[in-house]
Amino acid sequence: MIIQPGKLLAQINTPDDLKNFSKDQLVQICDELRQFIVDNVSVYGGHFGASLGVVELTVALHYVLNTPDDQLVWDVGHQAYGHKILTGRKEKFHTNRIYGGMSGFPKRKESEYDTFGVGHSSTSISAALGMAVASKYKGLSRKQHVAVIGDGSMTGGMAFEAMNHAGVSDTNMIIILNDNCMSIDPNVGALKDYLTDITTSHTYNKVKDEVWNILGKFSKFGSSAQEIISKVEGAIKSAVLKQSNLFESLNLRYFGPVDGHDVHHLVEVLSDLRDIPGPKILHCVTVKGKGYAPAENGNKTTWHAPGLFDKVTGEIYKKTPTKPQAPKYQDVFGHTLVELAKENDKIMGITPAMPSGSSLNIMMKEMPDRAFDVGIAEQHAVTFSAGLATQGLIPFCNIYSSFMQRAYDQVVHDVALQNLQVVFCLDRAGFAGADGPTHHGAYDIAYFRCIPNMVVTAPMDEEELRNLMFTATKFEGPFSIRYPRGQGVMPEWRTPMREIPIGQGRIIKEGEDVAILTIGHIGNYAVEATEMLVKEGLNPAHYDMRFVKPLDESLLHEVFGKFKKVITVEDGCLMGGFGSAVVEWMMDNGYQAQVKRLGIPDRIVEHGEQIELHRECGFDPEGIAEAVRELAVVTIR
Ligand SMILES: Cc1ncc(C[n+]2csc(CCOP(=O)(O)OP(=O)(O)O)c2C)c(N)n1
Repeated sequence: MIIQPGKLLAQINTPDDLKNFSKDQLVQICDELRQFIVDNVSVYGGHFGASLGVVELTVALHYVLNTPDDQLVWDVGHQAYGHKILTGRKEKFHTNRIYGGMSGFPKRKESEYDTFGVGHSSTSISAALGMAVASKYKGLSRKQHVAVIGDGSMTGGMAFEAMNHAGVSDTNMIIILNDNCMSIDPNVGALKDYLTDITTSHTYNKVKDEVWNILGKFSKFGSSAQEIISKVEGAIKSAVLKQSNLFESLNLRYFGPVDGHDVHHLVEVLSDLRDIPGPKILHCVTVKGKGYAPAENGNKTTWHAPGLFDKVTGEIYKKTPTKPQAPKYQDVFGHTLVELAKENDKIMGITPAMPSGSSLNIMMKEMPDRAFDVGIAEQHAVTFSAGLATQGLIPFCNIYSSFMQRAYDQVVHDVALQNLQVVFCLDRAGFAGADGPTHHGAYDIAYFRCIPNMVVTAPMDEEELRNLMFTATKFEGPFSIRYPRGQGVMPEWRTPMREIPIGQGRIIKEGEDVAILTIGHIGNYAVEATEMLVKEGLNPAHYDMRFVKPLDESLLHEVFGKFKKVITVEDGCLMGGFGSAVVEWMMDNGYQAQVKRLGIPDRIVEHGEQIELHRECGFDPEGIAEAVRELAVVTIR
């Protein structure tokens, strides 16, 4: 089903087309853009509330700026659907996030209007500043550089590192703070309170309006007038505001707060700011889900990425399964953690801004003094956990595999070097699916297994996850447990927990000729593959290794003593991953076997459903079966 845009939007293929319309027509264009997003996302899925919240901002930015020459950088990029639609991608918007279709995030290779690839948060100010400094170096003094960043992403340390630099950079740069009081879940922390204060303070806003009025009048009168007014404005602001304004204190000129849904005012404000030299910040107040009542008035976390829904009634479609379903791994984590914490008062829970996504919200609700959402701050989450561990507590620090990349030094320096008992639960490990390469949890096995003291594990099912979590509470050192996005395999998952000896794998199926060694949930594909193969007359063995580090050496002696053909399977990068660990062990122990490693190859794998990506990379059930068939007929040269 191809969705037709409204009358005006139909005529817009580039921002130049947008500029042909009068200012008076912008409200209608915003309405049509919003409707087009609602029509598409309700049918094809994707992120939702964030894009609706920046419709006016998106239209105003492309109306005023000279994109793509002026550089527009979106933070995270989940709010950039309007930007994509206005910049030549309206016709293929229905392929958003679908295998082979357009990306759900800005991507340099997709469009010249996507100035910077995103998906992880809090990068926009650094990237835009880099562009601004490059323009200054090249003498391009008219070029503008704009970073659009949400209040949630502003809690990330990198945003502050960048502002600290921007404040002394003397570059043409506008930071737009899109303040909707929400991250995916409600935004947290002292910065949120500060932004609310500044938005509601009457004294502050009165001074600000006066400054703004003078500034607006003068900015049209050429550069010398601008220079004078900029000095006057600077003097007033530094006298009145500096003490009270965080951004002014960082030497960024602060403007706002303005209504982020008043497109006419935004056009005026942005036109003024364009002509004011130097780094500055515009504080826009917006509403997530704006203009679509169920999202605007309902649960904003649900409407962040609601799945498919009936756009008329606002009913989110839920599959009604005919038989009992296995739970999501994240929910097994969330419930099991509460269960463990009830028995052990040392256990604490930590998430950087993903309470719903990780299901730590279950513990936050039941034990609010023992579970923490620390904002989008992965580095802090890890070192904060390390601090808790020094005091004898047992922190379970839950971070998506791809976001953990942010906190690598903290894992090494603050946890592993001091051999602290921190349990890392890496959710979304392996292919993440429609979010694509920015979110694939491809590298964690490789980047964790080389860290001394670190135990690296992955459960094949819910029972194993529970056992590994229980085991981690007994292990006095860093312990990591990786599991994928989505469901496990056990509808009856509340199994009694037991401690697993560190480094002990298990045999799933005896066999001959070929041994399949798997790690984690992907082992279930190997079960399917062996079932297929048995019907064909082949009889491979299957081992679930459970631990990448330490490896189960006695099991490996058994495998390499018996089999000359071995296949390893992992939902992780091949380079340095689980298969590499097995081959290293084989070499070190003087065995010789023909080993085929299946996993994520050394290239960027794009977005699509998890199974589509597994198939593409040859480790879906059929891919595993095929590898066994091939190996079964080939002998070592
Ligand atoms: C480093 C990192 N951690 C976590 C996330 C997951 N994430 C995606 S969007 C989002 C909320 C962003 O909030 P905000 O910047 O305020 O944007 P809004 O959705 O409110 O428009 C989070 C936590 C991420 N993309 N990157």
